[in-house]
Amino acid sequence: MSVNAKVVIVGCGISGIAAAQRLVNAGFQHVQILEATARSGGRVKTGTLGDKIIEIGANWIHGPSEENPVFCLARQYGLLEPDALTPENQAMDVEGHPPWVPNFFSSSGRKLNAEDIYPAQEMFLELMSEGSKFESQGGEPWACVGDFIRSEAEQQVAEKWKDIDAATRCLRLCVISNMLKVECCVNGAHSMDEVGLGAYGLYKTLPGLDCTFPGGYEGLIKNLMSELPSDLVTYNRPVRCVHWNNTEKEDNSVMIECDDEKKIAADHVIVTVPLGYLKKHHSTLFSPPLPLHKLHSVERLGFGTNNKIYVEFDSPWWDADCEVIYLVWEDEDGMLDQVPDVQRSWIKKLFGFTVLKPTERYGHVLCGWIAGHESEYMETLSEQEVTHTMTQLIRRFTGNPTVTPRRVLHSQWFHDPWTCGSYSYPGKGCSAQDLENMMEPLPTKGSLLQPLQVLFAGEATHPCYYSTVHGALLTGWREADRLISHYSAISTSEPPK
Ligand code: 6YU
Repeated sequence: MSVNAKVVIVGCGISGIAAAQRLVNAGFQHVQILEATARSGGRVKTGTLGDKIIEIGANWIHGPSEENPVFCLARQYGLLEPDALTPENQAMDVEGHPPWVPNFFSSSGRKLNAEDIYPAQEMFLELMSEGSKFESQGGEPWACVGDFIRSEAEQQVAEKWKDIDAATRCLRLCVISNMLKVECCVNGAHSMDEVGLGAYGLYKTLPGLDCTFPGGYEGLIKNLMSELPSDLVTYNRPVRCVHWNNTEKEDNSVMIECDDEKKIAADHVIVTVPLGYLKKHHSTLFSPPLPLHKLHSVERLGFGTNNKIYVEFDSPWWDADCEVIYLVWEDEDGMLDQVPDVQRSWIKKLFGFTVLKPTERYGHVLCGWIAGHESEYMETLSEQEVTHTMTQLIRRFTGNPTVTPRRVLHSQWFHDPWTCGSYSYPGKGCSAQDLENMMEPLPTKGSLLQPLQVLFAGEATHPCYYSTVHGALLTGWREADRLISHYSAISTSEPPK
C-alpha cells in the first residue's frame, strides 16, 4: 500500500517513534514528527554520573517477556544481558513487586532486622493486592488507595498485633509509612490519597523479572530511529496549536501551528504530548477545544512527579547482596505519605534507594527515589543543597558521621516544560472510561466531519499499561494501525477530500 495522506506526529518520545515506524513501514509517504526539544526519546533519557551510565527517566523493562514489545525489540537489537533473556527470568511472575534483597535503616541510626519488618511488609503487600480488586468488583467504599490502606491496616493492627509490645508495633507502623512512600514513587503520585481505589486495578503487570539496559535505555530509541528516514523528525519545533475541523482549507482538515509561527497542513495529527503538558496547555493546544468528556478525563487522570537522586560512594555502607535500601523514619507512625513542612523536611519523602548492579560496572552507586510535592520542591534547590541534605540524611541513618557521597545528580521532571511531571496514574473517581476517552480520536464517533483528524497516543492513553514504556509504544502502534485500517478500508491511496 502507498498512502499519500499527510500525517504529523507531535512529540518524538517512544509513542511518537512507534507510530512513525508503523506508518512508514505500511507505506505512508508523508509522515513527519515535530519535537519540541533537541532530542528524541522524551522520558526515555540516559545520562552519565562520572563515567557511569545512568537513567534519568525510565529505568526498567517492566515484565520482560514475550508479550512485552519493548523486551522483544531490545532482544532483537541485542541490548539485553543474557540473564534477562533466560526463560526462567521471563516466567517469573512478581506482579510488579520484584523480590529484591532489602536492607532497612532507621532514623535513629541503626540497621533494622529484616525479620522485625516482614510482618508489616506482608500486611501492606496483601492490602495493596486487595486494593487492586475493587475495579472488578465495580465500586469501592473508599475513594482512594491511601484511605483504604490506613483504615484496613488500623483494623488489622488492632486485631493481629494486639499482644505485640508498643515499640515493635510503632516501628511496624513507621514501616507502613515508608511503604506508602514507595507506592507514591511506583504510581508517580503525590500521595496515595490521590490515587483512586476504583481504577487502581486497571494497571496490568506482565510476567518477567524487571531488567535494565546495560548500555542505557536510549539504545532502544537510537535503534528505532536508525530505521526511520533521517529527515523525518524536526527538532526544536514546539507545536503551539492544533487547528482541527479546518473547514476553510480545501485539502487538509488539520493545520498545525508551531511556536515559531510556522504552519503545517495535514490530513491527520497524532498527539503524543505527556498528560502533564496536556493538563497545563489543553486550552491553547486545541482549536476548537477538546470536547468536554475528554477534558474531564484529562482532569480526572493523575499525573504526578517521581524523581531520582543518584549518589555515588567510594565504598558501600550496605550489604554486598543488598538490592534495595529502605529508610524508616521512627517518628512517623500515622501511616503518612506526605511531609507536613515541605521546605524543612522534604527529604523525609525519599523512601530509600535502589542499588545499581553489577558492582563491577557501577561501583557504589545508589538511586534515591522521591515522589510528590516534596520532589517538586527538591527540583528548585541547588546541586549543593541537595548534596548537603543527602549527606546529612545518610550520616543520620547509618550512624556514621563521616560517610560522604562522591557525586550526586538528580532529575527534574516537574520543571521540564515539555513533560510537567513523570507519569500518569488513575486519580480519584477515575474509571476505565476515562482511559477510553483519552484515546478517542477527534472528531468523535457519529460526527459527519472528516474522521480521524486528531489521534491520541502516549503512555496516558493505554488502558492497562499506562505509565510505562511498553504501554506508550503500544499506543503509537495502535494509532498508526487506526490510520492503516482506515486507508485499507477505503482502499485508495488518496486522502479523502
Ligand atoms: C517503564 C520504568 N520509570 C521513571 C521516571 C520517568 C518515567 N517511566 P514522552 O514524554 O516520552 O514523549 C513525548 C514527547 O513530546 C517528548 O519528547 C516531548 O518533548 C514532546 N513534546 C511535548 N510537548 C510538545 C509540543 N508542544 N510540541 C512538540 N513536542 C512536544 N516506564 O516502562 N519503566 O522503569 C519507568 C520511569 C523518572 C519520568 C518512567 C517508566 C515511564 C516512561 O518513561 C513513559 O511512560 C514513556 O517513556 C512515555 O513515552 P511517551 O511517548 O508517551 O511520552 C501496581 C501499579 C501501579 C501502576 N504503576 C506502575 C508502573 C510503574 C511505572 N514505573 C515507572 C518507573 C520508573 C522508574
